[in-house]
Amino acid sequence: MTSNQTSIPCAMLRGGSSRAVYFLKEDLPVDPELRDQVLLAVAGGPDPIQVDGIGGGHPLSNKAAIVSRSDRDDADIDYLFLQITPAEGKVKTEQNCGNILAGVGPFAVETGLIDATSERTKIRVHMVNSGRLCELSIETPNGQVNYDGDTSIDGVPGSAAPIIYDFLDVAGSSCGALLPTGNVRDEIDGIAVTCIDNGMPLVIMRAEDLAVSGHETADELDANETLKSRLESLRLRAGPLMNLGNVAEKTVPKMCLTSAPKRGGLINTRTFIPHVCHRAIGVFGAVTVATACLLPGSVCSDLAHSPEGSEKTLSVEHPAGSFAVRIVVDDSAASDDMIKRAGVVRTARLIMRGQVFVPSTVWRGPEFADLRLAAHKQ
Ligand code: NQM
Repeated sequence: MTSNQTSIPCAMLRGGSSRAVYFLKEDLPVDPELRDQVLLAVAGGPDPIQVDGIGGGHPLSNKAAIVSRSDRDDADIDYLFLQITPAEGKVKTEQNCGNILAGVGPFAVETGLIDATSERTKIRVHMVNSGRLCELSIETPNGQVNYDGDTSIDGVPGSAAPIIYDFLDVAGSSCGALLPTGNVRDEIDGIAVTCIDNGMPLVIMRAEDLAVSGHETADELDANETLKSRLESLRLRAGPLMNLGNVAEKTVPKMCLTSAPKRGGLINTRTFIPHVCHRAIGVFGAVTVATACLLPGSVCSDLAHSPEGSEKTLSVEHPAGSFAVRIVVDDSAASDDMIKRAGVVRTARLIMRGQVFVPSTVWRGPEFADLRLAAHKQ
């Protein structure tokens, strides 16, 4: 603590096309309510530029990751993702984030949670939000994370070292099933939808059914209040059908508009996360929409151009370019069991490492938090 501020060790990393503040679990309060107040103070207030914090003024930069060694036999690291929503004064944990996952491996090595002993280090991450696993492979020459490289991802300037993901079963991770309504296509309020979860709950629609082309810029779609209120009303109806209950205050499901690709890809997308249009597309969002394109009868299967073969690299087009997803399919299996494996390549970069300060009126530091917790338990 300095005078009347509490300092908390952390790092800021770009993970994929998003950015988060990464913490070791031991450096934050154990009590979730207090932890959330601390994260809101770190991000800054609900004003558009978050002048009193480090949030960045957009959902893609109002993110946090809490990382620790895992107790599980099948994982090295536990990663809890937190979406900070300053406008609502809330922090939400119901969704996973595949972009911020990219920074988890580098952060684990930087903080000594993982010993990097060879050129490449494989790290099995238990994604606490969904209980599912992902194996990350990162470059660690001389025991240090290499950030430099030739891999570029659309939506991020420049290039960096590749981080290779292998998802070890993400279908139904939030909704309990790949197709939570039991159907590959439903109709909600007159709109044909595919409700699907291959790592991210998505309501997929055809853009033309919502009176847009699906090739507008993210800013143009964000300015379309009629579209946004229609999407929110569909989302509120879809939530319970997808086993997500009342989603009024949740960040899932996300709403994905699809249209025919224009750059030789599989499909073109515009995804609302859920109230703002993504500048690109999320990792699990891309995996999930690519999966939907492969399911006969889905709302996007007729729009999609899918390559032959059981191992496919699928390019999902989005406002900033495209996103490649590797998928292994078994065409002979039923729709909800066709996808055998999924993987992507991302990059990450350490931006800053140090201490972030929050007012001690929010949190007076670990020693006081323990006292407060003890008091709670009495
Ligand atoms: O879908 C944004 C992001 C995400 C999530 C969101 C993500 C994913 O791009 O895996 O990465 O959908 O809220 O950070």
